[in-house]
Amino acid sequence: RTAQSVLAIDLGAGSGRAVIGRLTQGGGPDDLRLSMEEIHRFPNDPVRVGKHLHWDILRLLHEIKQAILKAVQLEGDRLGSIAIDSWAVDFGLIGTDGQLLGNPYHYRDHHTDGVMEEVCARLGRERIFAASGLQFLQFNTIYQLAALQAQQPGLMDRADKLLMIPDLLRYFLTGEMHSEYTNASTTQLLNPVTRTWDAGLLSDLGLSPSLLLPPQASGIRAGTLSPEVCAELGVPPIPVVTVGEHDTASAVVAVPAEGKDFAYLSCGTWSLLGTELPAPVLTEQALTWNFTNEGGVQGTTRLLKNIMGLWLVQESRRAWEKAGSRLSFPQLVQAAESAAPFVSFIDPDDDAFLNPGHMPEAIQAYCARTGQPVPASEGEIIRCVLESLALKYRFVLERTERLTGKRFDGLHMVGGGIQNSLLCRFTANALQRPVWAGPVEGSAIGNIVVQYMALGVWNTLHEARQVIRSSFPVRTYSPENVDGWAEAYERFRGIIGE
Ligand code: LFR
Repeated sequence: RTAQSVLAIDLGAGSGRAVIGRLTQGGGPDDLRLSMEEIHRFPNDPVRVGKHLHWDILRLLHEIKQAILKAVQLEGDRLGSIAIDSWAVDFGLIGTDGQLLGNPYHYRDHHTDGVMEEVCARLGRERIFAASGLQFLQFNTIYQLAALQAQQPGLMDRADKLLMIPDLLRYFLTGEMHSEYTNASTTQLLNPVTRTWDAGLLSDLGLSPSLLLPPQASGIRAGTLSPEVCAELGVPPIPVVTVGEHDTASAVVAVPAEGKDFAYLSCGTWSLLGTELPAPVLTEQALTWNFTNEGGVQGTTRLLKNIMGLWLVQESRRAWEKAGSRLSFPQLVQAAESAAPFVSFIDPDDDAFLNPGHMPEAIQAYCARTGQPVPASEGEIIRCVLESLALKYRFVLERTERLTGKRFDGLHMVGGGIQNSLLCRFTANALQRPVWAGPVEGSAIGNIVVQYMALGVWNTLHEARQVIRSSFPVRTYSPENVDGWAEAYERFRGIIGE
């Protein structure tokens, strides 16, 4: 049973990766080790057409096929299954003839600007929250659909089925349409208690219930490579399975926690901070604080909050590169380390930072507007961002504790963002608690692990996490300069107005 390997496709902001997961036997009979090999990496940049930002979906299908080919060349018959995860909320629409209608929109496109407010005014925030348990983000699938109804009614009339991006790519590979539960839960149309589509919401929005397929659990077989794909690539009909197809659901699977009460931060373009629970928290407080109850693997709930994350750094860097600067990511972080501490703070989650075009100017404008010194150099701006993120993590962690009545000893950080060790240090300092950073490959590991669950290797997340713990390094950051950060936190709260 340890002979099989699996192929995980993880589509992130900027790039997609294909990773082979392998299990090997360690010393004892129950001592399994997981290893990973990246076999293909490809760009996943959205494409602007006219005013709008779209997925380059067919190019991704092409790259995924290349990955499958490479995986079969490497693994031969050992390759047991394939699964895809990506960021949430985005989708393709399929006509009655089974064809994709148009190019899927990217969630940072401006077509949903103002739509959430309009839908909330019509249906009521309380109502939407009770029916979905989800945080209000202007790009949720529900608002994208409402935007299309208003802006492209012809398209919506022709739409027979909605497939979330990994569902859509799986459909292209297998010819079978399925809806995977964790990603379905991010639409804001899925009821967190019944775990199926909320008929009332659909009807109030004028959406046909037949647009959506019944959500399937993560970790089940959902087809095999179609005869066409097998013939094209010269590969056997390998099973394609559902995993936590929302990348954050996969990242949470990869948290190497020992017990069942733990706090995590999935750290990448976004920072997703929260905890894993057996059931959703649908209180008025959760609504007011705009927390989300997303569906997790094995029926868990991911109670968490989106924090704007390293997007702020990535976009700043993009603006500076355009202007001719050549500073690498590590060089920027180094400049931040040399800049003066605790000068100005931003609320990373201010709407102004969702897609401002020129991030450094948006950050400077925020500081000016809030009467703080305006950071000028690259180092000053990145310092302001990293400190503000760490302080926001504390703020959200404390609210997670208040919502759940739990107290967390420290914070698990997973994902590519933990390679930024300054951010990990700042986080431990801001929290005044230890940070356990690792593994780096959160989503890909979660994807692989759930494929192994589908193959029957493990039955529980607990067992899987044990293997993750013994397979990947975790680095501990202990708090330092506790007083300086405590004082900074008070000022930060004043600035964000909470
Ligand atoms: C992270 C993520 C978040 C989701 C955002 C948009 O990659 O999936 O969980 O809120 O992207 O889909």
